[in-house]
Amino acid sequence: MYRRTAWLPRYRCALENIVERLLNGDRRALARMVTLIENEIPAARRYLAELHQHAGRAHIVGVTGAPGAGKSTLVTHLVRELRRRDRKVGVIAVDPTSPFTGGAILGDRIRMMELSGDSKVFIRSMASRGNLGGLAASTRDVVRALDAAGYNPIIIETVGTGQAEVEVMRTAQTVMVVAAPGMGDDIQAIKAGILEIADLFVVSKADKPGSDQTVAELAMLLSLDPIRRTHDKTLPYWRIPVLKTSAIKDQGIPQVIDAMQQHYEYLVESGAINTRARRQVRSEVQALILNAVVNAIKATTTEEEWQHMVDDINNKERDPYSVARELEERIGLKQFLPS
Ligand SMILES: Nc1nc2c(ncn2[C@@H]2O[C@H](COP(=O)(O)OP(=O)(O)OP(=O)(O)O)[C@@H](O)[C@H]2O)c(=O)[nH]1
Ligand SMILES: [Mg+2]
Repeated sequence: MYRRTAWLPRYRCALENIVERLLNGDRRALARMVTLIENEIPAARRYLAELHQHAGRAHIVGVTGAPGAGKSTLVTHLVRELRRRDRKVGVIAVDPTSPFTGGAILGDRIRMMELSGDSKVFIRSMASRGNLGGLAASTRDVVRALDAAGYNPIIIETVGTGQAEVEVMRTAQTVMVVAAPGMGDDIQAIKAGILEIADLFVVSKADKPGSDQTVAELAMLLSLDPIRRTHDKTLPYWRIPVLKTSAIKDQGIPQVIDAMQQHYEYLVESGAINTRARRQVRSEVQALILNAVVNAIKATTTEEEWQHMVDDINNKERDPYSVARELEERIGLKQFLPS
């Protein structure tokens, strides 16, 4: 709490015309906007509502995979290639496990530093405040700000293949899964978690032995499960490509950019882009409401009360349902509850 109020006055004056400045390409205004979002400053919503009018042009690409798979290295190379193609690129590195900015992200920052001197590259790290849904929501808002500021594509990097990552990846239009050779567990994780949302696979570190085998394993996985080759069954067919890259040898990078682009064209031509956008909007509004409900309950319930309720439920004096009902009634949801 201290942290929040301590710097607010300084920011207040800097917030003048923040939306206008952001739209005019002022990077400092954009950086400030991202900080407002990250710190969940209420004013951010007002600005984001204005930015919404200007967003929706960017191609949003998610990059995920196991720790150490080579995601950040790949992203750095992708950004370099995109700059060669004169694109203005945004990168958001999301780390769901780290509170605020952890060590891994710092390492990435140093590695990506060479890019951050470029005025047409915007890189930002984000970490969880411990709230799973919150991270996905903040990511979505930061994407909106970058999109309105004219960054295209916007790349979201997130580590791992768990629920939090899948949640964050739903913000993306194209999801790229990175796997390094010789990491058999990766394939299992992909099978269990992320296969359904993958649009393209990249086998990184192709300079190392075993990369062809990893490609073969992934290809096999895809052929075993043909329906998932397009994860939206109502849409025309998208064949998920499996590509190989080597950052060390600087190989395969343009092909990945081309595949990203092809997937985007597929989304546009098939109309999938609209279907996804509609689904996104719906879940975004629902998430906002859910968040408001949770906040309302927090605002009307003291920590002490919580402790009592938890004890009562544990001691079997009460049950979770009646406690939930009591809280629902307290925030005025009574009329929607079954009698
Ligand atoms: N030989 C080889 N090593 C690579 C390649 N790409 C990345 N690496 C190395 O693999 C290690 C992990 O790379 P990162 O790019 O940090 O991987 P990451 O997936 O972003 O890692 P986290 O963010 O920590 O999950 C580093 O030591 C890289 O230097 C490659 O193409 N070839
Ligand atoms: Mg990384």
